[in-house]
Formats: sequence, structure tokens, C-alpha cells
Amino acid sequence: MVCLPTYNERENLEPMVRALGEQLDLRQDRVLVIDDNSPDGTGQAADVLASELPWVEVLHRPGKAGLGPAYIAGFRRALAAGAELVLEIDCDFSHDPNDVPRLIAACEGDADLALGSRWVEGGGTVNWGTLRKIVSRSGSLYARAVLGVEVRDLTGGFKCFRRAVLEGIDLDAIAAKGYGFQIETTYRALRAGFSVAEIPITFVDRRVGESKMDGSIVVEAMLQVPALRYRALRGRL
Ligand SMILES: Nc1nc2c(ncn2[C@@H]2O[C@H](COP(=O)(O)OP(=O)(O)OP(=O)(O)O)[C@@H](O)[C@H]2O)c(=O)[nH]1
Ligand SMILES: [Mg+2]
Repeated sequence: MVCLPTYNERENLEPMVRALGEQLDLRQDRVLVIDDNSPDGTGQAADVLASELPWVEVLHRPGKAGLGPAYIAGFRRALAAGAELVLEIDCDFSHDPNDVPRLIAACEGDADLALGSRWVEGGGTVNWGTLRKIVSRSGSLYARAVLGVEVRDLTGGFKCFRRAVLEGIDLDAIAAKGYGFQIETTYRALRAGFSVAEIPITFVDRRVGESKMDGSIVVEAMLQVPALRYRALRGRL
């Protein structure tokens, strides 16, 4: 099950869903659009697609509540539907749908959790300004140092989980909404003893639509990293 969270992605939605369809085994794989009542009508566009394409489902949520809660709702739906692998991917083409099979293959191999990673050999970013690069790289370095883990790209949102990982981490306990959500799911997976593989990807800055990222998401993640470490040291994670 590919979880595709959307907020005002009207222009990107259909090309993204169709591009995913090219990469998936449509006899068994599904795309789940998780829309937070986008004012631009992305949710209705998703319904139209779902009525045409039997492998597309839509989860409508009442309003913008952040990426983390949207993903958790999507994960629950995927688990309830019996999904063996659950993917996360952004709907703005920053994550290349053509890379999906490599993430799936990693989880069909040894990895319990496969991360699309910008900061390993072979990975990188395109069209990113220097500031964005510095924020992202230093964010991952900081989280890595504080948490004491080897993973190089902790903030990315292109991931494939085996269902055991989502069942084995306490989804209800995750409060973070932005990058912190990505850091926390990976950290919890590592703490629970799951194997994490980093698959090199090239991240491309969004072509159309507006960014929903803002400073508060960065601050949330910065504060949350030491809190996570503290909870882990106290044996509460
Ligand atoms: N359902 C839902 N989706 C969201 C929310 N915030 C962001 N998204 C979606 O999550 C994905 C990532 O969000 P982006 O705004 O691209 O965040 P980003 O990649 O950090 O920043 P940019 O690429 O600069 O826009 C996109 O598909 C968004 O539409 C939200 O509150 N709810
Ligand atoms: Mg984006």
C-alpha cells in the first residue's frame, strides 16, 4: 500500500498516481491518497481517480492536521487492509515514483525498513538552494549525533515499512507532525531491533504547487530529538 498524503496537490495528484501505477503490481498493490480536506479540491480529484482506477483508495480527513497524523491514519488503514509493505511518498514529485521498486525490493530482501536517502553515496538533491541543503543535512547530522544512530538521512519522507515495523512501534505515542515524525518512526524502528537500509535517491525540488514546510516544523524536530533520546535513556521508548 502506497500512502500518498496530499494538501493542495491538485496539479500533481493525477500525474503522480498514474506514475505510481506504472511502477506497481496492480494485481495486488494499492495507492491510498490521504487528503486533509484540501481547499483546492485535491480530495474530489482523488475521488474521481478512485472511481476510475480500482487500485486507488482515498482517505478523507476533516482538515489540515499535519503530515504525521495523516500518515498514522494511512498506516492504520493499510494494516487493517492486510498490507505486507507500506510506503510513504510525497505527492510533489520530489520523490521519483521510478524509485519505488528499489525500496520495495529492499524490504523484500533483508530490510525491515527501507529509507530513500539523499545523504549516502549515490544520493543527492537537485534544484535545492544552499540554505535548504544546509538545514536538511545539518538536521540529519544533529539527529544522528544526539540519537547515536548510523542512519544518514533521518528526515526524508520516502520510506517503505514492513508491516511488522508498524505493528512493533507505538504509533499512538508519536506526536510529531513534520520532519520529527520521520525521525521518530525510524528511531523507534531501530530501538525495536529492526534493520534499516538506506537506498540512494535523488530528491528533486517540487515543480508545481506550494510548499507546506515552515520554520515551526524545523523547530519541532529540533526540540523533539533530545526529548526522544531522553525517553529512550529512561527506557520509555
Ligand atoms: N494529508 C496531509 N498532507 C500533507 C500535509 N502537509 C503536507 N502534506 C503533503 O505531504 C507531502 C510533503 O509536503 P511538502 O509540502 O512537499 O513538504 P516538503 O517536501 O518538506 O517541502 P517542499 O517540497 O518544499 O514543498 C506533500 O505531498 C504534501 O501535499 C498535511 O497536513 N496533511
Ligand atoms: Mg515536498
